[in-house]
Amino acid sequence: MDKQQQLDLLFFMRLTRSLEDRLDNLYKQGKIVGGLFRSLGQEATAVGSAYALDQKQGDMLSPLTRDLGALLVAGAQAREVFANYLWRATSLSKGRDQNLHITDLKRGFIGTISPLGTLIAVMNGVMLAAKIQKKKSVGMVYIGDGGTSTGAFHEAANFAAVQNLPMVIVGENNSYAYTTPTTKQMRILNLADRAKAYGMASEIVDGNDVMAVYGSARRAVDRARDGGGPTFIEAKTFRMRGHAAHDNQSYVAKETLDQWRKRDPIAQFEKALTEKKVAAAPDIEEVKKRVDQLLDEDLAWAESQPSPAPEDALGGVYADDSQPKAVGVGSEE
Ligand SMILES: Cc1ncc(C[n+]2csc(CCOP(=O)(O)OP(=O)(O)O)c2C)c(N)n1
Repeated sequence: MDKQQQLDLLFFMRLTRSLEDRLDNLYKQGKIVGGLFRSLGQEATAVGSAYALDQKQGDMLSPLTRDLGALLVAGAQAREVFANYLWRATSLSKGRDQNLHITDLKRGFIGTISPLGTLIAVMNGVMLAAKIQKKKSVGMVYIGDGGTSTGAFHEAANFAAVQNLPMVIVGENNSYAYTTPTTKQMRILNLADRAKAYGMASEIVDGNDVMAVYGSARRAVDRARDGGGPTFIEAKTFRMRGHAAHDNQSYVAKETLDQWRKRDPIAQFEKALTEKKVAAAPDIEEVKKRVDQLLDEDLAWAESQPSPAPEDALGGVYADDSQPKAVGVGSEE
C-alpha cells in the first residue's frame, strides 16, 4: 500500500469517529430520530475490510450497525448519513427509515436490515444471481458475535459455502451482544470455528489493526473472485460504548475498557505511520482538518433539509416510488 492509500485508511477511520461524535451531540440535543449505535473502537474492522472491495467490478457491501466506516469507504457521503439520522425528506430513505438503513444499489451498498443473520441470506441471493450471470463481483457482509448464534446465520453460512458463493463474511467479535458477553452464549473461543463447521475458509485477525484487517480482507476478496468461495473473517475487537447511546455499559469492567483503550485503532495506526516514516505529523493534522471541514459543511447541509411532508407518508415505502394520495389527507375519497 502506498502512502496515499494508508492516509485514506486513516481518513476514513477519523471520518467515522468524528461523524459519530457529532451524531452523539445531536442525540443529546434530542435531534436524532431513533437510536444511535456507535462503532467506537471498531473503526479499523469496518474501514480495513471494505477497502478491499472494488466497485468497478460490481462488488456489493452490506454493513451492520457498527459499520459506518465501511459505508463511507463504499462512497456514502457524510451528509447522507446525517440526513438519514435526522430523518430528512432528501435522505436516501426519504425520512422513512433511520440510522444506517441506507441503500443505494448503484453504488453497491445494501443497508442494514434489523433481524440479525438475515443480511447474509440477502447477500447470498445477490451473489448467487451474480454467479449465474457469470459476473466477477464479490459481496461483503457483516455479522456480530451475537448474530452468529441465530438460526438465520447458520442457514445462510451453510448455503454460501455449499453454493461456493463469492462472499466475505466479516464476523465482528466485539465481546458483547447487547449486555451478553460471548462467554455466556457460546462454548467456543473463536467465531471462526463456526465457519469451519460449514467447510468455509476462515481467518482470525486483530480487528483493531487496520492494515491487518485489510490484508485479511484482500486475501478473502481475491479468493472469492477467483472462484474459491466464501471466507469468514473473525475480527477480534471491542465495543467501547454501550449497545446504543441509551446504554451506560455499567456491566463492563472499567479495567477491561482501560486495556482496550490502549489499543485504540486510530491512535495505534497514527503511531505506526509516523514510526515507519510513512507519514509525518503535518500529514496527520491535514487529515483531521479535512475531516472537520467536510463534517461542518455536511452537517449544515443536512440540518437545512426539510422533513418529509405528512401527506407523502404512503409513497415510496415499497418498490413503487410514486407518491399516492393518502386517504383522508387532502383527498375527497
Ligand atoms: C434475530 C434478532 N434477535 C434480536 C435482535 C435484537 N438485537 C439487535 S442488536 C442485538 C445485539 C447484537 O449483538 P452482536 O450481534 O454481537 O452485534 P453488536 O451489537 O455487538 O455489534 C440484539 C439482540 C435482532 N435485531 N434480531
